Amino acid sequence: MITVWGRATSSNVQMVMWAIGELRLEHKRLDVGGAFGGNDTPEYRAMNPNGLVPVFRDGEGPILWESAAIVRYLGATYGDEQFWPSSPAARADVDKWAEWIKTTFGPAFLPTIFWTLLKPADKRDHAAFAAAEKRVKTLAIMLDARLAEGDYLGGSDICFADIIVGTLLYRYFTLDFDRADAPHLRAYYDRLTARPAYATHAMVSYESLREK
Ligand SMILES: N[C@@H](CCC(=O)N[C@@H](CS)C(=O)NCC(=O)O)C(=O)O
Repeated sequence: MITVWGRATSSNVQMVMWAIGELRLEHKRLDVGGAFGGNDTPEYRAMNPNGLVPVFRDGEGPILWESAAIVRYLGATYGDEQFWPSSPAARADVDKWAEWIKTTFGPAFLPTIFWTLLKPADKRDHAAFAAAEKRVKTLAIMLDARLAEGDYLGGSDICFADIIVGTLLYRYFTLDFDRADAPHLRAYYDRLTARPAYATHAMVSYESLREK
């Protein structure tokens, strides 16, 4: 049995849960982190010294953290050829976008767009927000050009890299800010929203994270 420690409102937990959902794996998820707390105890830090969610364990396997590493573990262990390409070249060709979303798009979008919009207007750094909006537009256009090549990153169906890339798109498309004109990205998001596992695990309200 797979166990996931982490609140459903965390995008990094959502990524892992969406992968579990796509792969139809038996699991249990424990509410930890945020308002639930529980991630700063000695027992929790023994599992993840960062004190962050998610933490993951598959049966008696190693305790894992870092959401993208967990999705790759799930792909390698349970995915078919479409979900986890066996060719290193084919896999790296989609994995580069997974890395990019974690290291480039996410850091541009999450702290300055997502978390700013969850603050009251009088507490926002408007100049930083405007700069981030511009940067995220440029990045969205890059992703749009890649998604013009096919329905999913790996062709006609979903692969592990779509999970790492697609999770944040619920926040990206439901927040009120000036987005790039990116029709392929929009069509990709619409395809994701039609997937039951995405709807269940990634389209999770962030209202409880809003700063009063
Ligand atoms: N790079 C880590 C980041 C993990 C992370 O930042 N988790 C956040 C939630 S998205 C967290 O644990 N925040 C503290 C909390 O929820 O209490 C990953 O991808 O798993």
